[in-house]
Amino acid sequence: MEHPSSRHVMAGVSESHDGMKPNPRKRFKKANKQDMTVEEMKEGVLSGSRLHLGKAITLIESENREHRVRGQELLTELLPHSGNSFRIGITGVPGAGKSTFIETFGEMLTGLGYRVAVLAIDPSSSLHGGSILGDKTRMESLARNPKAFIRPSPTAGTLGGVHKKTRETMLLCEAAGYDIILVETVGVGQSETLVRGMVDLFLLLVLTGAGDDLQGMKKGIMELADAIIVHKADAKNAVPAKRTVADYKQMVHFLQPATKGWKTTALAASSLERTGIKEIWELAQSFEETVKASGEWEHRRSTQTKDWYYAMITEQLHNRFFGDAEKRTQVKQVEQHVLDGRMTVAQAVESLFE
Ligand SMILES: Nc1nc2c(ncn2[C@@H]2O[C@H](COP(=O)(O)OP(=O)(O)O)[C@@H](O)[C@H]2O)c(=O)[nH]1
Ligand SMILES: [Mg+2]
Repeated sequence: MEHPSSRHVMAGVSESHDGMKPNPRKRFKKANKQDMTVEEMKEGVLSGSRLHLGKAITLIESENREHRVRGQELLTELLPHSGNSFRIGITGVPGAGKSTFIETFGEMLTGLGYRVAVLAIDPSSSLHGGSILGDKTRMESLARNPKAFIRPSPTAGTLGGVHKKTRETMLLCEAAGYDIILVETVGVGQSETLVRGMVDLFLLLVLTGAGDDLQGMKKGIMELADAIIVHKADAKNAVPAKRTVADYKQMVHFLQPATKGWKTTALAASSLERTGIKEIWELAQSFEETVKASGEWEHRRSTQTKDWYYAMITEQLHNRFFGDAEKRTQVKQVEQHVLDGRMTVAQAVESLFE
């Protein structure tokens, strides 16, 4: 990774106010956040203003049609300024220490001069808002760090929708000059696959001593990872941690590597004792160097964009179809024909698309 430069010069945009004169007629609106023009937002984001970035994200997250249109306009304007970051995904079971790791790792990175953005995809957060609160307290010092930007998981919408928002948020953060984007996701269900599909490097956090049930570990998730971090390897855990690392190193031999030309590896770290953290960054840099040199970096990025494009088409088709009230009625009626045995499923589906 290139050393952080002053790629984005602060244009003196104040962080403390949005530079808008109060408009008395809009006084009754809940917030003024949508009152900025696309141009103003663009300039603000490019200047590195966290306030503008926050508002831009809120705009693209909005379900409101008019906001959506403006959000996409803004994104189009910012697209040429995106793509320059190192995107790193972090997964692991709840309690594996992902947020704590991000805090320690993020602090180290900002100490080296990088600007770091932290995003999250948490499928459980739409059910109970607890995790956001948890993460904010876990990342207390990073949250106050002027070189860091933390955005909790968007809570509204389907996993596909959350995925889209996170991806777009990532692009906005890049336009705002963040050098490294860390995306935290709970390693349950589909979300880790979605995050793998939007990052360059993917880290799996596992726990010390879990070596005993290595066999029970989902092979699938290990095949997504470029490195397995045996976490909470505090000094008092050094011996079992070392054994666990060896077990995982052994194990990954038999797995499909996640990234072509890169050998998946394992290492130990403790975020509380800040050990092994520097080594993870060294590994990440070596990954970047290797994968860029082979051309796989660029290839993966364009494959990811292409996959995203097709996924969006599928989602749009789904939404248009089921979003149409008339269609929904028709679907319900035809369902009865299927249940009564008057139509085969294939005929029924065919009839719906006629
Ligand atoms: N001993 C030890 N505990 C840790 C370490 N990192 C995190 N924890 C603890 O593990 C718990 C879960 O951490 P959290 O970061 O919220 O996990 P997440 O659910 O994966 O984001 C917290 O009580 C942390 O203090 C570590 O390196 N060593
Ligand atoms: Mg967490």
